[in-house]
Amino acid sequence: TDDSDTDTGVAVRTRPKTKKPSNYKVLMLNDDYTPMEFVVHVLQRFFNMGVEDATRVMLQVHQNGVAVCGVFPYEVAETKVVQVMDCARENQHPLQCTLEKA
Ligand code: TYC
Repeated sequence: TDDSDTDTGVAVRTRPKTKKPSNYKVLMLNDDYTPMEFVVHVLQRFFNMGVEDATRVMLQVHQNGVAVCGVFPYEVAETKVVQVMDCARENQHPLQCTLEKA
């Protein structure tokens, strides 16, 4: 039927543009003072790694300056950064951890 008398010309999205939440890499940074064993412990505790994976990632950071600990939705990644930074501060180590959009 002819709806030219009622059509407002306003387009209604039936499938709204919703953006998928992006993932974020959690990066561990090297420094000269944090003990290697502490970094391995942190990777095991907060990133659920076994001692072998944790040691590999720690050595990667030690040698390259930075390594990815894992990729997570923003809120999870942010929580892990806070947990690592709190743990490092409590133990008086300068270990740094940060986020980067994947
Ligand atoms: N470079 C440190 C050392 O020689 C070890 C270390 C590894 C520190 C990884 C931080 O994210 C880090 N004791």
